[in-house]
Amino acid sequence: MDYLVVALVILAVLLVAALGLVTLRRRPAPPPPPPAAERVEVTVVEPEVTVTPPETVVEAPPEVVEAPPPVLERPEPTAGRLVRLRARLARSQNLFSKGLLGLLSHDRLDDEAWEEVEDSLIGADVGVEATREIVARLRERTRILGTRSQAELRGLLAEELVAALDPTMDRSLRADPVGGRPAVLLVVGVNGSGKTTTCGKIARVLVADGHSVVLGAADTFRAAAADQLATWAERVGAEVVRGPEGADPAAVAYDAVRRGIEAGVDTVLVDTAGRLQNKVGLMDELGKVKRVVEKHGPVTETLLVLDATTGQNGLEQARVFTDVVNVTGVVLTKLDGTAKGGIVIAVQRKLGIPVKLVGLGEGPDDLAPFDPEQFVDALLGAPA
Ligand SMILES: Nc1nc2c(ncn2[C@@H]2O[C@H](COP(=O)(O)OP(=O)(O)OP(=O)(O)O)[C@@H](O)[C@H]2O)c(=O)[nH]1
Ligand SMILES: [Mg+2]
Repeated sequence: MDYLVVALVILAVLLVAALGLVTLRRRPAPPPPPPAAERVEVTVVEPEVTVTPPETVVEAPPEVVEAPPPVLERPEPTAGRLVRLRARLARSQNLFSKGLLGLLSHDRLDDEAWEEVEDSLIGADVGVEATREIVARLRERTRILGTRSQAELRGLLAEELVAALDPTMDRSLRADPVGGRPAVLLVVGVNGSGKTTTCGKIARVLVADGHSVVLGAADTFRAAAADQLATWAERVGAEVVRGPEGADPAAVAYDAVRRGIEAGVDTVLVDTAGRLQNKVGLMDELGKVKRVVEKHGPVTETLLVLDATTGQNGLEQARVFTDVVNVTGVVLTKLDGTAKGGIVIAVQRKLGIPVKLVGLGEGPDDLAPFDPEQFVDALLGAPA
């Protein structure tokens, strides 16, 4: 019986000891409180933790670093570009309206009054011969009609300027395929006149009108020239054919047209290197480019790019180009940078070749189809 009591007591002691152990494990002793300095640090760090919650970092999707798919630009429609760009001709407008106002400031339309008009038109690069003709006709008509008001004089001057621009000329760009082959446009001109920029702008216009285009970088003097053209092409998704720096430009032009035929595109635009008209070797090279390209079929359009700011000097250069490559259309660039918009009249008159396009700025859509009425309207500014 004693043994039983002792055994029960031992069992009870063991049970109490075991329970005590379990309780101790479940409730670990709390860590000693951090020293005062550590507590200060914790409060300083806390705001940082709330500013950048861990979710933001974890949830950042990997797509964020991927390049976005290329987005092709949608060029502006060409209709109405000349009208919208009227403000760009402001400097030329000043000269033309000065001529008109000069007439009104005289009591009588005498020789002196008409001389002022002549000076204004010659100052605007209309050219001496064309100016004399325009003023003679204007003088005769105002005498017969007894015209005196500014609105009437503006109307008559506008008519004469439009007539001097020969509105019957065909100014359409021959960019449609001919006989199942792409149209081929060759772009030529002196250094820095705006050839590459114009190629890029034309490509945009054509793509906007639904044409497929291949660009040929036949300016092989500088690698940068082909890069410049490629940048324009990328923006509208056109293909560029280029050769190594120093390659034969005729070979690159030939390859571009071949590629255009293979790909079945509508238009091949060939950019050429700038060349001075008095460098015989370079002008011969240009002739060769055209001949080699024509092994595929005729060049449909040869565009001469002229910088309007070079004025009458540009006309002499132009004549040499027309001898070498049979220019079919003129692109007059940088009209926004001159007070001499009358150069359009002089160019057409001297060369007998239609101005088909005008450049009115450095922007990608600052190229407008040339229209005599709209242009003269822009030149003369708002009617009185
Ligand atoms: N303001 C203005 N600048 C223009 C116009 N057209 C071209 N330019 C500028 O003229 C400069 C020369 O243009 P490019 O297209 O490189 O001329 P380029 O004839 O190809 O020159 P090269 O290949 O070196 O002979 C560039 O800074 C163009 O932005 C225009 O209509 N208006
Ligand atoms: Mg160029």
